[in-house]
Amino acid sequence: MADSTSSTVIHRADYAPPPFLIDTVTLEFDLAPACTTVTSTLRMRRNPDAARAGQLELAGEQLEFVSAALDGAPYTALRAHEHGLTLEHLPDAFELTLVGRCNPGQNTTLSGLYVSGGNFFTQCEAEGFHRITWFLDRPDVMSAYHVTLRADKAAYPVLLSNGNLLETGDLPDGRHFARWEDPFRKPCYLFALVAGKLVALEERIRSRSGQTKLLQVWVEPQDLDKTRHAMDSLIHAIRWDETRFGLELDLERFMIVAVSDFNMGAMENKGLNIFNTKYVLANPETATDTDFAHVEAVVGHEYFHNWTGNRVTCRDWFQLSLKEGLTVFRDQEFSADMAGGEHNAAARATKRIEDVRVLRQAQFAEDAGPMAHPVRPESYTEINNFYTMTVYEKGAEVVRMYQTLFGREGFRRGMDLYFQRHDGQAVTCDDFRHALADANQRDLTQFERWYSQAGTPRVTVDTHYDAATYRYSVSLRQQPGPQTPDAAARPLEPLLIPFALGLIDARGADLPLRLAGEAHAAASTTRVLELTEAEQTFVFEDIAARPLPSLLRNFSAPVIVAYDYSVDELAFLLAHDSDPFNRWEAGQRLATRELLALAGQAARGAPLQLDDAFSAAFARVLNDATLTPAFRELALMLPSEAYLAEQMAESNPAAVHQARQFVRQRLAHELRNEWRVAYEHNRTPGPYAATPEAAGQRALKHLALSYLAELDDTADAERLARAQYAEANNMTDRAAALVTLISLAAASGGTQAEAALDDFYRRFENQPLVIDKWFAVQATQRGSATRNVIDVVRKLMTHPAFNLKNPNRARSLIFSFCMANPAQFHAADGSGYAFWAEQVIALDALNPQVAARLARSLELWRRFTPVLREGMHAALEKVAAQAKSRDVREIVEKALK
Ligand code: B3K
Ligand code: ZN
Repeated sequence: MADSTSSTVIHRADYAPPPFLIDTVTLEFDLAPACTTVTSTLRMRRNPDAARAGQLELAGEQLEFVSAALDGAPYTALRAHEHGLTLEHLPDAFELTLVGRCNPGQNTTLSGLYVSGGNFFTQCEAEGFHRITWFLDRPDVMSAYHVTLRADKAAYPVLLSNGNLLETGDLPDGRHFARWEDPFRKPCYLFALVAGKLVALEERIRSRSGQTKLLQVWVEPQDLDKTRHAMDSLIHAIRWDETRFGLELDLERFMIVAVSDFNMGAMENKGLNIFNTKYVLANPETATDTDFAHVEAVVGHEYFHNWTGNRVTCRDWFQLSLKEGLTVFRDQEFSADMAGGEHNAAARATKRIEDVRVLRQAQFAEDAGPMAHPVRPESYTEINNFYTMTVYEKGAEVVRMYQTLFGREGFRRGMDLYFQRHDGQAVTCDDFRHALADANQRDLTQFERWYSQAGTPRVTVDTHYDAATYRYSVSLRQQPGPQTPDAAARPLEPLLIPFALGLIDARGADLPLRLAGEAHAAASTTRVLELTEAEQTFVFEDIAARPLPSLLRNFSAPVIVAYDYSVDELAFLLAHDSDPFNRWEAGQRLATRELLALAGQAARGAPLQLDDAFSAAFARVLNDATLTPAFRELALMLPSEAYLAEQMAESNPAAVHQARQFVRQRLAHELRNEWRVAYEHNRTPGPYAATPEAAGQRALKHLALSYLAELDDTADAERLARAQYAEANNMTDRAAALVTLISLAAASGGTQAEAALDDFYRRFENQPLVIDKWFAVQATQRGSATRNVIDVVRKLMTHPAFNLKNPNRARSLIFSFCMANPAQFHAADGSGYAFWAEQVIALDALNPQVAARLARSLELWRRFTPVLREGMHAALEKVAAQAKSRDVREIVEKALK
């Protein structure tokens, strides 16, 4: 049960160093599900850099106090209470031994020590360690750890913790032990242990400096056949960090462990990364191309934390983006390099497009709602609520801007200086910025505002061509913000915005760029302008005719660009821009404009009609064989319903759905033959390969199939989907075929999907991650006059395979419906909202972190149409009245404020 109900607001400005330091931590665990005994011996001393404290408060939660000793003698000047221990009369340096008990078998929060599938796991970030033993649970207390695990040998043959294995041995009564030592000082949030029946795929490699390293991927025995890709990804990540950043693996062994009950994706515990099975297990039969890519990205992400997060950690949780923004940036670059290397612009662009799409859809929305906060927040009630899109994804954009400003080499110099200065320390975002500034001899004072100002800045562009002087001027006007309740109450100020731009002539070629005052045109035809003022004009010389501007190439800053392109100009950019990101962007602008106009008409009940220029532009992309299938698929994918709804003055998911469906049907009809050809040309016969090329082909093939399923005559699509389902040798093909059959059934009110759904369930009954997909494809299906998806979802809630306690399963059904099926979730009768309230309350009693994530799906309620707004408000009030946890309370109270 969550007893963390106190809602004290923590402010960044109140940071004070810890009163005591903990040099060494010796932990002994006697593991048993119902009662685990933890003996913790702490070598402590007063912190010379802190004010002298009379008492010491050690945090502790859900712990039963057994005994305490100070320097070996019984110690009684302490008080145990529900938030921990208060200790008095402490000398300046001492050894404190605390014995306590916890109940991992009953721990449904999945924070601290818990049991999953009969095995023990821990999750300590952000503040889970004090659910294991009493401690100064804050990242600036760094200690050397020595850990002994004892458990029944038959039930828990494998005993793992951080660092290097010192010793194992047998004990009386069928028990055994293992002793581990982590040679690197670390904050307690990086502590981990695992105990249970697990097996490992092992590999030995030589690191760059010639040392042998043992790599292990630990899983339950039935999953050993799904570990190869994670191991390969880990090896690639190790090599990449050596080459790109000169960073080597610092331990003798590096372990990844998969667990099926996990609150998020994975956790970077030192030398013992613990992963949600979803981001480890993959083989062609059970995992899609997207799953393969996610495994590679998350394995990379957690491995990269070993330096950015673990060797150099955060001083306090307000600095979270110091490690998360930087590590997301690193994993994005890793995936881009893996897909295409440094010079394959098209392959890199597909990764960039995917990342920007996520940023704009989720982070821009977050920045426009009640949870808006700067990359470095000013305050929080529950830190777990601040593992956000802003801290992660916008944080990564902020890091990327350093690289855009200084180039790869300049960025590397900054990273080198950062490690040289701060290895082994707990530091701040300012320390990182200073390292980048000093290594590149730049004053980055203004750049600090990216960390302190929330909201998505808008850059409005005006252009002017003077035919008499051959001058083209580009005026950029920035509006930071909007201001948010979280930010310090100072006025928002102009940011340093790296604004990459190119100019295109009438044939579609890039023009050489010479700014007024420069002697020669720059070598590159993309120029990174530095916008530092509220408004600035850049004048380009020798421009023979009015060019077309290609703005914010490669999305060089996380801003909204406002510029009045005509439909023809967008179509031209979509066909010709040398910057692949901006080609995609032109298509998205075109589609967004068209779809929003249609959604407006749908909302008024007006008849819908599609602009011919729009389908012509799309046809050109589909037929352009010079473009990779992966790129074509991205360019042809219409903006999501959620994104479109957010762009409306009043969000109207039903109107958006109607408009988007209308466009899909028109495009299906008008490009019918092209879709058919695309389907045939992008088959990938032979054994499955998870390469970006093959994955891109499958993606385009499945987009084509989904369009063919929109035709009035669905016989062809149905035949293709059935054959594809039956013949599939991989999950990407099989799942896409199943989705198509479900959408055919939804459109016709028929039963096309039933046999396939049954077959899919039976085939994969023993593969939980695949059964998650089975729930998700049903929760995200389109509704029809005869089928409300909420009825399907409620029925699935009673399916024997549904389990609210397993976060992956809860996400596959409940979150999929509430977050990825907007037209059905926002049903006018409020049925979706009532369901949401029930589920948030039910989850709150089990797992506050997961409940709080779900709670966020109504936070933009004020922006919806009046009827929906009222329904959402009522549901929020209901949750506010019943939720107990600090996690959920913070979300709903901010939403209602
Ligand atoms: N650092 C963890 C996230 C911990 C979340 C705690 N609520 C995973 C990651 O970002 O790599
Ligand atoms: Zn991370």
